[in-house]
Amino acid sequence: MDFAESFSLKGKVAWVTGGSYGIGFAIASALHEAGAAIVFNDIGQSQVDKGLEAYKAADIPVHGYVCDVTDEKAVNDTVAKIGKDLGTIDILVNNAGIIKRIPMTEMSAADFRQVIDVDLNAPFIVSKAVIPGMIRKGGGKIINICSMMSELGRETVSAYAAAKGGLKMLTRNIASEYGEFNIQCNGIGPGYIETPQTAPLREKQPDGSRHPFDQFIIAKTPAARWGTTDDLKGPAVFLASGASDFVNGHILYVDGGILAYIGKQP
Ligand code: NAP
Ligand code: GCO
Repeated sequence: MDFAESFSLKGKVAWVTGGSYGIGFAIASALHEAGAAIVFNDIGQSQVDKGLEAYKAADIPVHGYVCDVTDEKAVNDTVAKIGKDLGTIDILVNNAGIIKRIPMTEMSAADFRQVIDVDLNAPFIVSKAVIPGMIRKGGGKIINICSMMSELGRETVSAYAAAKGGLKMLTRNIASEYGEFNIQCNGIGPGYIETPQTAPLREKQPDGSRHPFDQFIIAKTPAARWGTTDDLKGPAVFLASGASDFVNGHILYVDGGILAYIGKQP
């Protein structure tokens, strides 16, 4: 395989869960650019339709499916539909995720469980559904979207950090258990990225000044900026391609250096 070809995804089928917008949409766009056929899902038909419009506007041919990734039957049905429509899934990006920012002692067990369900149980469910096909096909790529909270805690995100910390170890365990079948399972750990999920942390203050958390992240990031979804495209193509066939169980942090930096002196 020549060097440039090792980054090609031509002939591959890629499923990006929750890829209607945000990080998932950007990663799906990049995998398309590299040659993959793209599949995405969302919870309801209206959200899938919105996603289909967005991909059409970007001139990206996709298949969209209604599927709640926490629902094992729905996931298994979707894998079967993708198999009929496009063929075996070669690349899975477990991107769908939620966050609830509530102080732990004020968080209900139901809220905690819901975050764990979407951010940790669902990647298990979807990976379990997709791996047998990958084994039959001779290999595959799984990319779990982890987080700074796979390594660090902070106030109000106990459920999310527990889920993303667990997702780091699920990534390593899939790599350990299925590496012999030529399946590479790695994670991408985005830093603080400008998407709807982090919009509340970047809201301008009434006096027009930056949100205190916004200022905090700028001081904590050597790149002195928030990430954009474009920053995740190259790392995703690398981990989805033959160029990373000997990379397994690795979490690739795309954080502008946050994890390496104590933070700028105030
Ligand atoms: P986002 O803007 O909130 O998008 C999340 C996507 O997941 C949406 O399309 C959402 O669909 C979908 N989703 C949620 N629950 C689902 C379910 N049960 N079934 C199917 N789809 C579901 O989030 P984002 O910022 O793009 O983040 C994407 C991933 O990156 C998440 O796993 C997040 O934890 C992670 N991450 C984000 C950042 C960041 O700074 N933004 C940093 C590190 C990691 P609906 O709109 O229909 O709910
Ligand atoms: C938060 C943010 C973070 C980011 C991301 C950082 O409230 O701290 O939402 O959790 O989403 O996970 O990597």
